[in-house]
Amino acid sequence: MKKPFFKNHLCYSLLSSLTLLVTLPIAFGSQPAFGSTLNRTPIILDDDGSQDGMTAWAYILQNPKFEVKAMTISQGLARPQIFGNNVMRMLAGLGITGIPVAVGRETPLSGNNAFPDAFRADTDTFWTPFTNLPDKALETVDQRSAAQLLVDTINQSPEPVEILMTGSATNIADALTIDPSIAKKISRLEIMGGAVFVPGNLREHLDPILKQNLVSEFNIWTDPVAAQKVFSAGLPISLTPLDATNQIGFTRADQAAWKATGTPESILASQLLDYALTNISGNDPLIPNPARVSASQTLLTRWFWGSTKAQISSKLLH
Ligand SMILES: [Ca+2]
Repeated sequence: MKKPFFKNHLCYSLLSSLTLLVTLPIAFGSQPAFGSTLNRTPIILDDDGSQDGMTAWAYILQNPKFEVKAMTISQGLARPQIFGNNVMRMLAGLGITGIPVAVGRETPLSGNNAFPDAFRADTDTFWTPFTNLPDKALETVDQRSAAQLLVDTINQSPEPVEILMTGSATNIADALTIDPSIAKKISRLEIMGGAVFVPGNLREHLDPILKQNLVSEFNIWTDPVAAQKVFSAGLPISLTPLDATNQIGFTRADQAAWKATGTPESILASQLLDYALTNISGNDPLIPNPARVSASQTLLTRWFWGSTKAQISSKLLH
């Protein structure tokens, strides 16, 4: 039996107005293998090119519960045009072909909220040197826009499609503008975003302007008009906000376990977690200020929301 990719966690997720206390057992050996009679859930992955979002993608891509129909990149942490090529090289490293990938617009529907360039620079390089992608991709980025790929994939699917959104709402909003009827064919929109009863995460940033914002969460803040459009579209939404993801911390032990699992997906996840633990966990809000240590010695990161969401989506809802 393989070692678990993600460790067991006790966490809670806000679903509608209910708080559910659940465990997230991970047991690869107990899951049916690919090609079995398992009814796989068709899903589209939409992320803004984040290290935690790519870990979520790696987790879903290797999970036999899901059939990934398409992947779309939204503006946010990434600059989509640049990051599209990174994703194609990532897929080459994972040995995955045949899943269309498209990029969305470079700016939000309205306003000019944007991640500082310094943070986008690491994403542009796919967090090199923590990761080492192959130089060449096996396939190229789909020429359709992310929104058009969403519309086409949903309309062409014989059964309703789930969407995992772990970045801004920009692409989903654009897709709803192109074809509002897709709302009826989305079985569930799973969102990692927002801060409902807890403070936001911009305030945790070191950027002097961003940290003055005490309430906003990055995914919603990056394109609030798009978020409003998506939240008001009548979709069946499963929201996992900071309220839930704040409960989950990832550590060097997780990184070591994922590396030891030894699959291409788990090794990639370990590399991305290494980046987060080294570079961002020093800001972890749940570590009291006086106890914060230098970045190389930090103990855990909760800035890994997307992967938490992927696990919740997989274990709680399927
Ligand atoms: Ca993300």
